[in-house]
Amino acid sequence: MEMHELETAAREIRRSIVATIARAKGGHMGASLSEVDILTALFFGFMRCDPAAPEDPERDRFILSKGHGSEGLYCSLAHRGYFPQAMLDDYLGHDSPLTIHPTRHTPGVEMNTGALGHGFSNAVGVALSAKKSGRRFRTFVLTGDGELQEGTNWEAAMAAAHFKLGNLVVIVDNNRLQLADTVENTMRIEPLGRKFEAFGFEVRGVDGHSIGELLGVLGGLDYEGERPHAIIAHTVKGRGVSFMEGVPEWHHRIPTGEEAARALEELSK
Ligand SMILES: Cc1ncc(C[n+]2csc(CCOP(=O)(O)OP(=O)(O)O)c2C)c(N)n1
Ligand SMILES: [Mg+2]
Repeated sequence: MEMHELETAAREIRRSIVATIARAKGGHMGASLSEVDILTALFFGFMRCDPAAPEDPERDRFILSKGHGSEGLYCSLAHRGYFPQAMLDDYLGHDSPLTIHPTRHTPGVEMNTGALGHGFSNAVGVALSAKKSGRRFRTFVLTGDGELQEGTNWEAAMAAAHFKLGNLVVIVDNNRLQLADTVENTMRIEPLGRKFEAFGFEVRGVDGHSIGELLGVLGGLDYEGERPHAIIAHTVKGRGVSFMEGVPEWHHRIPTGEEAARALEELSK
């Protein structure tokens, strides 16, 4: 895909997120808008994946550890063709597989997540199994920055380095906000890059809203090597909608009809 097509896809995904959350009156707007460019780079530009064969054993794996960003994942998967976009209209509906946190009932979802702090450990297991069985797929896991306050992540990091998982990439959606406040005020995680380095990771920082930069970094990693990779993606929570960007309450606030219309208007430009 050309860069302008990737950027168009990201904008369409953002519009779907706003419409989906506004219609269902539930979801996590800030978290989902924060991660869109990362998901677009992975699903549309980088991963070996086929929406027609979501269980292909050779597919690259993506785990959304910050499972409350489900709408971002659902809208990305729908736009990529894993399931019809019309299913988004019934998000949170009684019989819909599209629940507030993602589950394996949805094509393209690799793991049930939502309780923070479990995706990274699971990704280590998946990457280790690939390595042990000589398979060449890569495993990508997206965590929140606040989520890294959970101790399980550091156990996962220690294991990833010990087992020399060059086929594993942890991407941090480093938007500096968590549920109700900044990460810094709640419990500091810095110096994050140096922590990952001390655990044995190769660390890259990137503008998490530049699909081009993300693809450049993803394309330059040594997946056959012995060091696991950490990409610290600098992002803005609520990215793309001016009145949501960097505002903590948009973590889980639901837009009024008028706010949703304004957001969609901004995202149409
Ligand atoms: C184990 C656990 N504790 C608490 C929560 C409640 N919770 C949901 S989202 C969130 C904040 C997450 O912040 P961050 O990881 O930075 O993700 P962001 O929304 O900023 O992308 C919290 C505390 C949870 N889902 N799981
Ligand atoms: Mg955050």
